[in-house]
Amino acid sequence: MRGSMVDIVELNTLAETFRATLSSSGCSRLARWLLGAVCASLLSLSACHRNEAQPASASPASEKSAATCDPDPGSGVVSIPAGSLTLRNVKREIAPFQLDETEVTNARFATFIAETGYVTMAERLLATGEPNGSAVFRRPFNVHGANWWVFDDTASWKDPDGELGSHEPLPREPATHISYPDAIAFADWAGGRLPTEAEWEYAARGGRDGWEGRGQGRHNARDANSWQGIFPMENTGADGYEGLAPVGCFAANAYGLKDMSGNAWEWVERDAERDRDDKGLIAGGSFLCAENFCRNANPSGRQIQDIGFSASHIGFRLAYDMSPEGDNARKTGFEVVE
Ligand SMILES: [Ca+2]
Ligand SMILES: [Ca+2]
Repeated sequence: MRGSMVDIVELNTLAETFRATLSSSGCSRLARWLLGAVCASLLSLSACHRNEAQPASASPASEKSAATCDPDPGSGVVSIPAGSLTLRNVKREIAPFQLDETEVTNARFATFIAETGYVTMAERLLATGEPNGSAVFRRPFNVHGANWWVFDDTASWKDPDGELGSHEPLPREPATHISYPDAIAFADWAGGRLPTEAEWEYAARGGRDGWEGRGQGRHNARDANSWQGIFPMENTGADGYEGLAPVGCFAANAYGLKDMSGNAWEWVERDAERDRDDKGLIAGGSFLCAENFCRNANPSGRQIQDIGFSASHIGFRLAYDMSPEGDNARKTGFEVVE
């Protein structure tokens, strides 16, 4: 039997509700931390998006054509050559590495779950017996007082739309509702790691410096699953997908990587100098990035995120260190794309 779902309410009210729950429920310390992390993240997510809001610009949805999917996506890793990247005015040298061709899919994540019995943070039970849950985007019915993030205690990678949604996850769609610890657990199993921020952007640019100086929150990349129409009310789906797309439905970059920009945000490796407290970083924007809002579906797209937070637009992909022989340590057996 499914747990109850929190209705669409003001996020501040939601946070106050959770705080009241924390003070009265006698939750364990872990449960309190988990709930607190979710509350903080919902608030920061809302605040961040509001800060990122931009006036609508000229980039008509009609410029994008309907996507044509690769019939066999997500089966490989891509070799990324050595190079350098200037990130926040510091030149970073990039050693050769390999990166998943696409975001980790539901099918691949399901194999990990089946082999390990791992329970994602969204699915873990609180002291109340209810699942921790996750944040789900819902298009509001009107713009007045609209809040488009709903905290749903039934939502997880298995049920990305949660209790009120009708979309069943497809094996080839990105696994979402993934927290940072979930991604690390998967990486430990798969013999990989999360890419560093510099590796991720270097790979996302595909060998081009075209995004240098354009910065985050300024422009969605072409050929990325993003949002067409006026966010959050109008979603034309002119690129072929109103929500998540199966991986590999949009054009690859020059390295052969797909969906680096848009579709699902992707966790990158934490950095002790950059990340404070329980914060981490997600990159590349998502299907929710519109030209009037977010604009982070690009190689420079960034968002600070609580590591315990998960949502219907957050996934990941793995990187792999190269051995002197040119092999990597991954053990999931996918084809290497040179
Ligand atoms: Ca789209
Ligand atoms: Ca992505």
